[in-house]
Amino acid sequence: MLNSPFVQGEALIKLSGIGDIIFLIILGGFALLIMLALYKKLVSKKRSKYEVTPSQKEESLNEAVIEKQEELDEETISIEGGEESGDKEASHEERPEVIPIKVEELAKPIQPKTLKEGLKKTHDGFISRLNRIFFSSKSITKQNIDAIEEVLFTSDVGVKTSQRLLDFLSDTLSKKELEDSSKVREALKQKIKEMIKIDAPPIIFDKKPYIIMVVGVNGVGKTTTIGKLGSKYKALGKTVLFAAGDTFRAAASEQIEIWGERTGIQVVSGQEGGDPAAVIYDAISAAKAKNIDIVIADTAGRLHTKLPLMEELKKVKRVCNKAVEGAPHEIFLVLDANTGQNAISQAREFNEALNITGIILTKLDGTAKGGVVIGICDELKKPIRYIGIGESVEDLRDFDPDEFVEALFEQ
Ligand SMILES: Nc1nc2c(ncn2[C@@H]2O[C@H](COP(=O)(O)OP(=O)(O)O)[C@@H](O)[C@H]2O)c(=O)[nH]1
Ligand SMILES: [Mg+2]
Repeated sequence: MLNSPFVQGEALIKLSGIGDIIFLIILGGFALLIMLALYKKLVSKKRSKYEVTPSQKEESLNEAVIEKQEELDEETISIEGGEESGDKEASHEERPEVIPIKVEELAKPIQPKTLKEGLKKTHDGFISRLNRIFFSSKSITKQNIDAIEEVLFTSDVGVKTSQRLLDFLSDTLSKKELEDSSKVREALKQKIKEMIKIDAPPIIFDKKPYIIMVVGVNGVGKTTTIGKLGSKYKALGKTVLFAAGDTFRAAASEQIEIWGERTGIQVVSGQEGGDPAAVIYDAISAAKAKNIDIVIADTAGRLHTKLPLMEELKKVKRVCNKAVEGAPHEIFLVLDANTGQNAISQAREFNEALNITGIILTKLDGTAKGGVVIGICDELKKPIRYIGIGESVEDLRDFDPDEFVEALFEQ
């Protein structure tokens, strides 16, 4: 039976059927593998389109730096041509942190404060706590010293400066003196005075026009301070001109123009989004032509951690020097006292980039963090020139270390 052709044929058909199926399975497997390989290749191609390798990253960074350099090299071409350069490509989209300016609030009439009133919060949060320790007993115990340390550490004086103050007390006072609270209080007060007295000549406006550049992050009070400064200098008999160098923020020019109207000071402004260096150059040229004594230049204050702001400010500084050799004669850094220790780190960064000549500490009236004055002077060794203790024009005070410490320690 087995040999019958019919049976053999059936067996052959069976065999070839199994063979076909195995062959088909193997073929299908291969096809699947090939498809998988193709799919992987496609996906990795797509990904690499968006991924940047470290060397690519470096390349594009270098390109950006070269581009920036070229941009900076070209900076004065348009300025020297006398035209306002519309530096629109320093695009607004790249500059996110915009705090709206409330122009309408500028109209409010405000009563000036006394220094003591302006420093009340810091007095209450810092000196009153110290006084409580000093007046709680005639003698100072180890516990009292620990309490003094805690007040200093928590009053935004800064850790390093607080330590320096404590070391001073233990190094200079005898054991007997250290037990006498009035001696410790007096020694601390004198040392604070000494720390905030930075040796710097008074500002005498010995150049004409005297160029003052005002820098600082957004919202610290630059424009408001410029308005107050203009008024102060005018009262000294000087002619003043404002340069609306914050071309970035909407209503920034309007804000300084309102200050111009309020103080009777002329303002030179450019287009929103325009090159601030060009606006300031134009303002200096106008001041020279009109024989004006002082130019105060406002600037934008986007976050200082972004390279472009510092580059922009360095450019403004160079352009000032191009307009008047030796200018800017002052670079005032405006710091908001509310930011406490952050003010010190801002000061360090601005100083590194621009070598600032002085500090203006604003909003001391609204904060208990006034102890930061001591940390700023001690760490930066730059003079605080003015302090802001309120929103009225008179609330911008010349900073006098003796008067400041006396007002702060007053009961
Ligand atoms: N209380 C108080 N407010 C201030 C002082 N200086 C500025 N300001 C306010 O701070 C806000 C921001 O000021 P502005 O000049 O626009 O800051 P800019 O962004 O640095 O130009 C405004 O509402 C000012 O009135 C100050 O010394 N005390
Ligand atoms: Mg401003």
